[in-house]
Amino acid sequence: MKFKDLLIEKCDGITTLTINRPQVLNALNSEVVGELECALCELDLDSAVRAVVLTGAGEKAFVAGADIKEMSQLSAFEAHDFARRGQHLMLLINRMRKPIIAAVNGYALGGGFELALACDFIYASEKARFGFPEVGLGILPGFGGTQNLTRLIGPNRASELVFSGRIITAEKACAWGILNEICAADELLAKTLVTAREITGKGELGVAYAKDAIASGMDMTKEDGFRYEASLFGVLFSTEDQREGMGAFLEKRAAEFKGK
Ligand code: DAK
Repeated sequence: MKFKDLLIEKCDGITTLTINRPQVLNALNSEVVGELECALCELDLDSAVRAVVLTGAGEKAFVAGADIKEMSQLSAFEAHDFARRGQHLMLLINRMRKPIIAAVNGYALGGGFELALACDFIYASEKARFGFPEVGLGILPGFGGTQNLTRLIGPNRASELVFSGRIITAEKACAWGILNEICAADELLAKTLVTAREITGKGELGVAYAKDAIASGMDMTKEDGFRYEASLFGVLFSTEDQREGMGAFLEKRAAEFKGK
């Protein structure tokens, strides 16, 4: 896999994907959205990959939104195509089996904030800043931001952020439940990788089904979510991983999961 604006580093089952357009604060143009789509599809099918960390190149930004220069020139057809690609990318992140963590190292604005919100959870540097500047451009967040943010922090806080276009600090984002942890800038990636490693040490199928239960459950009633969780729970009892995990506990040894 070779991409123009994406760096890919693989180590011990964890792939770090870095969006690499630092000269424009890693803004998302249609090419990089296509590359992300392609890379994530391949990583999700690659059995050697157990978790993905998504970050941005440089010290200033995770992703400062959609590429305004490109966006300003789009025809209606191209804008429609861009929207479809972006929404497909966000759904892909949501549906992929592998856990994906956003390591937000600076500005996460507009489409960049939406990209981070689509991930399973967010770790951020103390320098991170979050916001939706879209209303100042005469548009609204269009890559799922109004939906994902509202589900995460509720309609009142989401409305304040989206309507005002205000940019908030990592502390405020953490206090509002948008991110899980704030790290020193030079420790962000290492700390995110520690958590990724903790996850890859567990049963791969259990993690994949838990991700599915959490992500799918968000769109279900509580009762349907319980029913879905029970079905996935049952399916896991047909796997070698379940026998290995419980056997290892009873034999007082470390489990060796195979993802089968
Ligand atoms: N696009 C293109 N270039 C960008 C950019 C962006 N989003 N953000 C920054 N850059 C470029 C700047 O133009 C500048 O380039 P040069 O002038 O050096 O050539 C370079 O990156 C460095 O930026 P600054 O000089 O502005 O850096 P500062 O530290 O002064 O300011 C900033 C940092 C992040 C506050 C500022 O750059 C900024 O306000 N950036 C724009 C933030 C923004 O408005 N983002 C776009 C949000 S709208 C859709 C779905 C979703 C979307 C669109 C469509 N459909 C459904 C169709 C998403 C929309 C958005 O994301």
